[in-house]
Order: sequence, then structure tokens, then C-alpha cells
Amino acid sequence: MSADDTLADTPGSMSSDRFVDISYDDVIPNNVQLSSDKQLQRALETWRPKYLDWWNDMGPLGYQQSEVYLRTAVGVDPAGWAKFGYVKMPSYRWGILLAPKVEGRTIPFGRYKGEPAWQEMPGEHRSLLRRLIVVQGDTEPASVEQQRFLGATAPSLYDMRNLFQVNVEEGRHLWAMVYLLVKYFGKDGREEAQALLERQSGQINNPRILGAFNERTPDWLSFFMFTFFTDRDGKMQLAALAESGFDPLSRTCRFMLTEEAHHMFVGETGVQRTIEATCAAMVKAGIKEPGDVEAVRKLGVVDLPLLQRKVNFHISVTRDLFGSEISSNAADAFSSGIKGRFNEANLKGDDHVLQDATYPVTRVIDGKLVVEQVAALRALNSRLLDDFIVDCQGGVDRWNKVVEKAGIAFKFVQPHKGFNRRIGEFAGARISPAGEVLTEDQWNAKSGDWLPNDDDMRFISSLMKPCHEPGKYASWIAPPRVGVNNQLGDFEYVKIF
Ligand code: BYC
Repeated sequence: MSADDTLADTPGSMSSDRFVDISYDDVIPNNVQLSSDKQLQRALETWRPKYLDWWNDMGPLGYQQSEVYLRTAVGVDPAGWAKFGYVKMPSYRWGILLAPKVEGRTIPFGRYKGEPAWQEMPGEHRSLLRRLIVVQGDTEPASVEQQRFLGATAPSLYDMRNLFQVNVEEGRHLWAMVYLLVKYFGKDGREEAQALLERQSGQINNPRILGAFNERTPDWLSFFMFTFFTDRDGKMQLAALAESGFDPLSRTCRFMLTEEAHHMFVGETGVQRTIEATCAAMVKAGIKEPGDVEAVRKLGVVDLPLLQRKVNFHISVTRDLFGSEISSNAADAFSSGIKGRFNEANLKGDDHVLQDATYPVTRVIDGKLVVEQVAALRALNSRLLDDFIVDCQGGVDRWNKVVEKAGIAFKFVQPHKGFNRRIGEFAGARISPAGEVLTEDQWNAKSGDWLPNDDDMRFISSLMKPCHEPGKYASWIAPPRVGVNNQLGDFEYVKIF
């Protein structure tokens, strides 16, 4: 079936951005008038089979013929944008959905502030826009590749379903960026769309663009940490791009944020349920001391200090994704009206142009941490990183409540911003989680206490035994409080064939 056949107007449908002119049975749910856009159809007809090949080769290993209880985005009406039902993943209906157009929207920042948002490509900013869309697009398939092997060790069918939900939605986010590339960037857009399927996470010759997306996600704890921290970078970056003066990018990112929330939920509750299982096992065995690692591990749960080391690793790798704290790229993107700050349009108390403003940035100068006032335009990555750190804290506080309730004396903390960084102001410096600048020898003597070591990874790996019986959970993780779409405890989220 061609996109043309499948996307013909459906009887009774309404033709507007809000009410999508497709039925649930269509292959590509969309609100971009795909059925009447021959050029877009042609581009997608070429790209889609290659995408499906990529999904089969690099997407979840196994389970492709299983029936998975998935949500599919079918429209953009907040009251009913998604449908739940059993789907075989290769038949998932990856769609192109943009948040409804806001009539009269103006560019909220930069030198074009107050001018009407661009509905067409602003020619002079084409290459900057293309670069940002490509970087964003590259992360989406990368994360699917990183998570490819996890199905086999899922701690429950509920978790397995959540993994696959995240995977198909990252696939949809790739579609979202590919839509922008092929619709607005002509031949080079089509080439970039192809290249997004060719780079591979962790590959030496043609790796993914950003560092964190070439790391391994070898176990479920890494998956939960990734979806809590790294997907939250996704939230922050998408929110900054959602402010863009290029309206199609803004609308695309706004809708992606709807799905992103679930990914962070999977991460936050995944870590929380791990902590719950640990605390419950410790209380039951009468272990009060979180540092009694051997005794805790014998219970088949993850000790809290190891969880802190996982936090330290994932948060530091994710902080690198914000780029250099001081960046002329970020200044250009802002001044050009392409990428704003988090929550830009609602920020009070400045002119949204930032010509004369400054922002405090922590730097390493002569072996010391010094806070310097830097031109705010050049410090935008630093500011977004600070917003990210604040955003993370809510989840960390909720994790701590679980530990506190169990009466165990332990507190999760975010390490210092400069800890274990490879990009930006702190790259090359050795900084402890508490924020002391260290010598290389001091770092080498202590880093095994701060980052997961080989022994930790072996232990985590030993816990990764599949638990695929409906309603049952692996020893190291507690059941969720509520089922997906309010399903009951023994619901068969994945029918494995
Ligand atoms: N690794 O001035 P600089 C998500 C490069 S996650 C490798 O420091 P800039 C998701 C940089 O590209 C969100 N390279 O920083 C989450 C540049 O290279 P070029 C993804 C890095 O440009 C989970 C050079 O260093 N979206 O959605 O101001 C699952 C100098 O750059 C890294 C975005 O990131 C790194 N960590 O900002 C699924 C939004 N950091 O251009 C999905 C779009 C920097 O000189 N991207 N470099 O060759 C951007 O806004 C910016 O590209 C960055 C960097 C924030 C990434």
C-alpha cells in the first residue's frame, strides 16, 4: 500500500491540524496533509522501507512477532491522542504529528523577537537548523540500538512492554525529525535522513554523533538510569527547540514532549522500584547498614551505594550532552531565533535578547573552581544544564523518601557538576562528587568508589534473569503501583510467540 492509498481522506474526518484526517487503520497517522503532499509521500516512500530494514536489523532483538500492549499516537487532541492495543512491533504505526498551530505565534527571543514565527525555512539559518535537527534525530535511533538486547532479560512483562513502548516512540521521534529534513531541506535533507539510519551506536567508523549515545546499555538498571537522566536531556533540549522561531520545528518538538514524559516515568519508577525492593529486603533481613554490601547482595537486590555509583555515571555522561558550558554555537542558535532557553516564552525579568546580560558559570581556573559572570548569550548551555540539574532533583528526592520511610540512613545525591566530565569547562579536570579538584593520583585511588566498577557490573549482570510470567517480578525490583492504562496486576503485557 502506498502512503497515497493509505492516507486518503477518511469519511467523516475533519481537515484541520487538531483533528487528524486519518482513521485508526491508516499506516502513517499524521496531521501534515500527507495524503495531498506528493513530494513528501515520495520521500517517505523511499525512506520508510529503509527504516523498517533498520528496525529489523538494529531494533529490539527478538519479540518482533510478539503481541505487545502498546500505545500509538494517533492524533494531537490532548483528550485522546493515543490508543492502546496489542501490536506486533514491525506493524507499529509510526506517525508524523505536530502540536496544533498557534495562530499569530511570534518568535519569542533573539534578534527577530516579536516577528511572526517562520512557517517556511529561513534561508540564512538553514545550515544551523539542519545541524540541530540532525543531532536531535541521531539520538533517537541511537537509543533504540543501545537498548536492543534488553528484552531477553526483562524483569517482568510490564517492564518489557515499557521498554518496547520507549523503543517504538524513539522510532517515532526519528520519523518526526526525518519529516522536517525531507520536507524542508530538499536533497541534503533526504541524504541526512538516510545517514540517520547508517550511523550506529558504538560503531568505531560511523558512530552516533553525541558521546552518551555510544555508551552501552547492558542491563536494566542502566536502562532505567538512561531513561531517567538521558531522556531528561531529551526533555530539556526538546523544550528549548520547542521555543524555536521555525514553527514546524517548534510544533514537532512540542508534540514529542508528550511522549517523552512517559520515558522519564519509566526511568524514575524503574529506579524507585529497585530501591523499594532493596529497602524491603534489608528491612526483612534486619540489615540497617547500607554499606553492608555483601549481606545486601546475598538477598538478590541492588545495594544502595551501587545505585549511587550508577547515578554518578549516568548523570555525568548525560551532563556532557549539554555541550560546552560556554558556547558560541549556542549563542548563534539563540540570536538567530532557532533554539531558546527552557521555558523561554514564560521567562520573566529579562528582554529575551540577552545582549547585555550575564550568567554565572563555574570554571576551573588554576586548579580551583571559580564562579565567573559570563555573557549570558555564550552561557546558554550552562544555563540549560543548571535547569536540568534542578529538574532531576525532584526524582532524586522521591527516591530518598522511599529510603527514609524504610528507616535506612542513606541519601542519594547528585554529584558536583564537574564530576567525571569529558566535555566543556570541566573536561580534563578531576573533580570529586563533593566538588574538590583532585590530582590524577587522588582520582585513580578513589574513582572506583564513585563510579560502577567491574565487580558492580558483574553483580548487576548476575541479577539480569528474565521473569516473563504475567504478574511476576524479578527479585531486585518491586511491582509497579498501577498497571499500564490501569490494567490489573497479572495482565499479559507481552504475548510472547
Ligand atoms: N558528544 O559548542 P559546543 C534526546 C560537539 S537527547 C560529542 O560544545 P553546542 C534523547 C558539538 O556537536 C537530546 N560531541 O556545543 C534522549 C559541536 O560539534 P560541531 C538531543 C559533542 O553546539 C534519550 C562541538 O562539540 N538533542 O533527545 O552549543 C533517548 C562543539 O559544540 C558533545 C540535542 O542535543 C557530546 N556530548 O551544543 C532518545 C539538541 N557535545 O557542530 C533521545 C540539538 C557537544 O562543531 N543539539 N559536542 O561538529 C544541540 O542543541 C547541540 O548540538 C548540543 C551541543 C547541545 C548537543
